[in-house]
Amino acid sequence: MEREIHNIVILTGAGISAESGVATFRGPDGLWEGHRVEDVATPEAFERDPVLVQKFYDERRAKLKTVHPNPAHQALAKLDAAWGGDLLLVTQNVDDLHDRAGSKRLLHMHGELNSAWCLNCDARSGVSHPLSHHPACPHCKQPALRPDIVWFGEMPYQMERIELALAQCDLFVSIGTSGAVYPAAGFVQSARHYGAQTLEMNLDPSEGSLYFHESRMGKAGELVPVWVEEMLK
Ligand code: BV8
Repeated sequence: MEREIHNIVILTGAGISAESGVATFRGPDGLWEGHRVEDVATPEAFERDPVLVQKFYDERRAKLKTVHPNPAHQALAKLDAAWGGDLLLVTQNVDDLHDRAGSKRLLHMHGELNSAWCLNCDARSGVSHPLSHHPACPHCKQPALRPDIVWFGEMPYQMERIELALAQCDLFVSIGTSGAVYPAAGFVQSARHYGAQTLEMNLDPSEGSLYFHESRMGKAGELVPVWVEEMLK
């Protein structure tokens, strides 16, 4: 017997931004924008070659200006505005496409390209210059800014808030993620543990497909607007 759906948690990954022209992580060649993930998305990589890492994020941040939210982002923003129950959109993506589409109840668990983190004073700030140019932190004026991105081996943001939402949700929806990266890949198991219904929408079966009550295969830009209309009926 399916219980009434009041509280929803949605997890998105790179696949929701693919139709906007943003590269996903696990392309056919295993390279990501020409780099191996461990060469650019770890604290060790930043320690070893800060300029390479800063430039990698500067390039991705600059690309954000050339891409736009797609119908999947827009449909989730429409659901966010109309849904009377609890709704939390947890994105693994560091792009700003959910923000620009208008989602409000949104959380970037792996950080954001448009945010910088000062290693001197710990403050976060918007990025107005490429970080590879060593701009001064707007708060402490030190040139100690790193990308405000959660790298491999670092703790994702707001995990307590996410775990609470998973414990209270009636429906968990995963969109455009390969289910390869933890702890995000484990959220479906937590949701099921608490009795939620689970739905996956993805181009291909993810590593966690077996944990989902329902899987819809296809492009997010097509599947998500249909699903949102079902929810708002
Ligand atoms: C943590 C920011 C512990 C970077 C990211 C050994 C050493 C160290 C750690 C580990 C280890 N072994 C395991 C771990 C844990 C590790 C992990 O899970 N590794 C994996 C690789 C095995 N996890 C971590 O390190 C995490 N931290 O564990 O901390 C800890 C504990 C206590 C105290 C301190 C620390 C941190 C993980 C976060 C890493 N940062 N992003 C950046 O963006 O530059 S993760 C990165 O992968 C992105 O955020 C991305 O979102 C995420 C997952 O990838 P996806 O989003 O799923 O993208 P992908 O390309 O894989 O898949 C796209 C999917 O979309 C595909 O399925 C495709 O079919 C589909 N698709 C494509 N087109 C479409 C589509 N679907 C629909 N429509 C379409 N059009």
